Amino acid sequence: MGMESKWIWKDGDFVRYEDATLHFLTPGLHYGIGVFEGIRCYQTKSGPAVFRLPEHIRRLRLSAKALGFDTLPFSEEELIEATKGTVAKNGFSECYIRPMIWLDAGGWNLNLDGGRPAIGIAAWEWKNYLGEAALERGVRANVSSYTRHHPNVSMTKAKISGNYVNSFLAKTESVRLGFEEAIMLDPSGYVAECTGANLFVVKDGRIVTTPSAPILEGITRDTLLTLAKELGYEVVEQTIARDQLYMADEVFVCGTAAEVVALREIDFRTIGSGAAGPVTLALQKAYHATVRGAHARSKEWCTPVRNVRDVRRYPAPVRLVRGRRR
Ligand code: PPE
Repeated sequence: MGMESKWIWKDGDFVRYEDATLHFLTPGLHYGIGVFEGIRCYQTKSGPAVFRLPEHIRRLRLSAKALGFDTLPFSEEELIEATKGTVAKNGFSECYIRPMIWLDAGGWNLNLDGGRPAIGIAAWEWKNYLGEAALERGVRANVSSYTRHHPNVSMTKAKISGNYVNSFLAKTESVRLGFEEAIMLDPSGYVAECTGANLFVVKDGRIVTTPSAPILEGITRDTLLTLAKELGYEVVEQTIARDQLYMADEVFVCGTAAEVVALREIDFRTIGSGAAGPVTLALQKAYHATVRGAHARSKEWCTPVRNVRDVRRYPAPVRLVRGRRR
């Protein structure tokens, strides 16, 4: 996968791709203490635009807060500008954007207090997350032997780097078994989500998605819930059991990287007709129109990459929690 770009933004400066390196003794690397985002920029009629940028940056800040960082060196507004700036400086029209906040120093006694966060933003051209044919044909998945995090084992609503060990275990196992994606059950045995995407089921014209408590609440999930309602579908959040997947008319997954992809087979059972079904295709079409500026919702959700303000080091760290601890 080509992840190259010319520039990576790091703590207020653009550094060359080759120079964006970290020291071996970076605590974020040793302990997975970091939070990140995955955002996409699409070409629209009026130039490149970042999809739901403020929502992604807000989740980044809230992830940092849930993980326990006290302060951040940049405000949300600054990070929005820095994200636009990263796309503009690299000259991309369509790209995937990866902002990340990691524990850069301190924290060696497993205590975040006194640790210092650093922030970086990279962008690269990441086209087909689940393979070239995935959008039309769908992919084959299995139910993983690994359970998704219990909400009190990790913070499932936060996009914490360390959470992805769980995703790596599941995805690697599934791919080694010959599947393309893993479906993860929550600690009660109900469907949670995939390794990097949320899951929807279609049954008798009704769209069902899993409740938000044990999952990473995707921004794509929220987008599709809105678009589906606007298309006139009945949409509910409901606990989904494994056999409800097998008996569904359609199952699809969604995420920034994956976009909207059908699961055409689960645990060796063909789902519906064995290809992306009509509801999946309708939502896929609406989603692609929306992200490329060609939908009524686009104006509200697409941030054009122009008039980029220079981002300098924020004068004072932004507090994430009120008051001081002892
Ligand atoms: N669940 C998980 C576990 C997850 O990682 C993602 C995004 C989602 C749901 C969907 O969230 P959203 O993108 O806001 O709709 N996964 C990101 C990282 C994927 C990766 O392989 O890295 C992404 O899609 O950018």
